Amino acid sequence: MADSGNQSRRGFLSRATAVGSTMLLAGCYDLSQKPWVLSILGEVENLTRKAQRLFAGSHALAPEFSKADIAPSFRANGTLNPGTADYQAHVANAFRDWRVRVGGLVEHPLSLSLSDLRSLPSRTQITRHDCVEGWSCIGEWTGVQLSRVLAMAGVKPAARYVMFHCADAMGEGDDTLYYESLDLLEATHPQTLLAYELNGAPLPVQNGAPVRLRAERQLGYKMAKYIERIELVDDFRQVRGGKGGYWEDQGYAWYAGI
Ligand SMILES: Nc1nc2c(c(=O)[nH]1)N[C@H]1C(S)=C(S)[C@@H](COP(=O)(O)O)O[C@H]1N2
Ligand SMILES: [Mo]
Repeated sequence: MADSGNQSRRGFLSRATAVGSTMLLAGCYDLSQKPWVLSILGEVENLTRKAQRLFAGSHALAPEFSKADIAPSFRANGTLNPGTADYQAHVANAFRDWRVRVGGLVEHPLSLSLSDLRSLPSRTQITRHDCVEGWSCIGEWTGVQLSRVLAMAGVKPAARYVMFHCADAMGEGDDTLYYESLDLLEATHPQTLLAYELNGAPLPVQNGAPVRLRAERQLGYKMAKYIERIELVDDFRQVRGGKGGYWEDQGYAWYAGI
């Protein structure tokens, strides 16, 4: 019983893969499935995380695809434009004044412009994005490995999680801004990127311009768009709803491994 969420998720994903392989030309595909994550209990989630890392290896790579698999247009979901005057000013200025701040439990707090991020070695990967709402899409992402940025900041030994604070509010006011978190293992995975390009062009507004997270072994909602601040913490129970992310606070699983 305790395992049923995970079982049905695995079933769902293998069906998703089967559907995907017949529709690769389209690149994106829809599946009329209900979200399964709401039913996954914290304990099961913890077991899932441990089991997946045991079987797959803690640094196992998510599958990467070829150029021919890329969807002609990458689907967008959730916030499609933060819409604030501040954000619109950044769009008008091609994000030249955008900064990603890195703080919390670090030795050297950072404030990185887009050109700072672009000056660092980059990684490009063609991966499949899986959303709990029942669709997937293949795209090519370019960005800097988060592990590099964390190494520059110098993560303090007490840090256990990386939190991502975004520019878009999900309701009224700043206390509804989208946020997410990863543990250090997922944050330092080689495919975890601060991505600034999609399919070889600057990230479109609808997909999280100017910088969004890619964490390719995780479900879509983990991949924060419109990142303004990265914070190293030892615990996230004091932050917002206490569950480590906007959707987690609404009941989704914190560990969203696929
Ligand atoms: N800041 C922010 N990040 C977000 C969201 C959002 O609404 N705001 N939606 C999440 C969800 S549910 C998904 S599936 C992906 C969608 O990314 P896309 O718009 O590039 O498809 O972004 C995730 N990251
Ligand atoms: Mo999603």
